[in-house]
Amino acid sequence: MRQAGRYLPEYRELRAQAGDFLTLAGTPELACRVTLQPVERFGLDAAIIFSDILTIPHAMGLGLHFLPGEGPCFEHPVRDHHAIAALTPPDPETDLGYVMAALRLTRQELAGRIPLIGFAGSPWTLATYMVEGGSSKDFARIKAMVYDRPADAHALLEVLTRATTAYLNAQIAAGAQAVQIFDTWGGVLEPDHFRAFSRDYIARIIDGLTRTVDGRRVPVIVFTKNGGQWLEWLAETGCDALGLDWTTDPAEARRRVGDRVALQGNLDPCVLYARPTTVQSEVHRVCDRFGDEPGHVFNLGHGVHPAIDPEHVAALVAAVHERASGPGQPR
Ligand code: 1CP
Repeated sequence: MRQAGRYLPEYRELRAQAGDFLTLAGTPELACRVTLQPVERFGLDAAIIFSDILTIPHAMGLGLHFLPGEGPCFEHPVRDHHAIAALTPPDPETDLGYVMAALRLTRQELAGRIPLIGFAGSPWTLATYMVEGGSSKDFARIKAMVYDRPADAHALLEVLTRATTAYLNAQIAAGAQAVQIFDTWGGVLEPDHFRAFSRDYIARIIDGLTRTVDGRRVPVIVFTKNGGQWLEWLAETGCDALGLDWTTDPAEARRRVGDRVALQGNLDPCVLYARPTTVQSEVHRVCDRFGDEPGHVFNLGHGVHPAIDPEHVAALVAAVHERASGPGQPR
């Protein structure tokens, strides 16, 4: 999940120096420094590269802006089959070379201390932003396209699948030791559509990924927000791990997927608004729900909110580490 960001004063300082988010994420030295900020402050067990899922549509020429307080906004949204037919997958090494440079630099800085995670959005999640022109509450345009013009939606998802496969493979070549696919908006689809318009494209990406580098597995993590009802379908994508949001019961998730995949999650990020002692007891409650079987990666069920006090995140990390180093729990 997102671990860098506006809740950290050191992030706000670098972002102010850079001027805006896209410059910060687009400058490898700065992206590397932001990636390391939460790692250094909290002693985390993995780093996620500081970037964004919208780098792909940005590189496809949609004209990305971040309006203060309003989130992402595209100057040229993709609304019809002409616009879709004009899209071509970006070349990851040239058009998205700044992401690869940030990964290489960060691997070098981490010097093997902890693994580095790369990521991309799912084709469906990217398509929602590209068709809506930004964030959305009702997904009116993309859903109208799915129902009225499914061939257009499939053509868009097709080009995004090719782009994302190449992008993640380039990230792996540049040093990402695991990759996560964020299907943030998969959970807004009805079940048949979830399989046809999101799950199947995720499975195709995974099928095309480099899975071992120098004899080591490169795990693929899939996170569908609000996807708890579809865990079996998600486990069939060929991923190594599933991210769970906080609405899914971990014990039930484990029963349903067996030992086919590892599970990552799933503390409600709003727990971080509560007192540090509460944060710590909630960490233990989540770990209890996952049980003592191997294959649990502790994480939040979604990213850290901007108003969170970093001291509360520190309390969370301390509780996880205390738990992980307890009897019979080698770290
Ligand atoms: O400084 C700022 O104001 C920008 C806020 C911000 C940040 C910190 C954006 C804009 N992106 C990011 C970084 C980011 N985005 C990371 C970094 C990881 C890290 O270094 O810890 C990651 C993993 C993302 C991924 C991302 N971007 C997702 C998928 C994950 C999720 O949260 O579900 C999505 C949906 C986006 C789109 C996006 N980019 C930025 C914002 C504010 C948004 C969300 C807009 C919305 O809610 O629709």
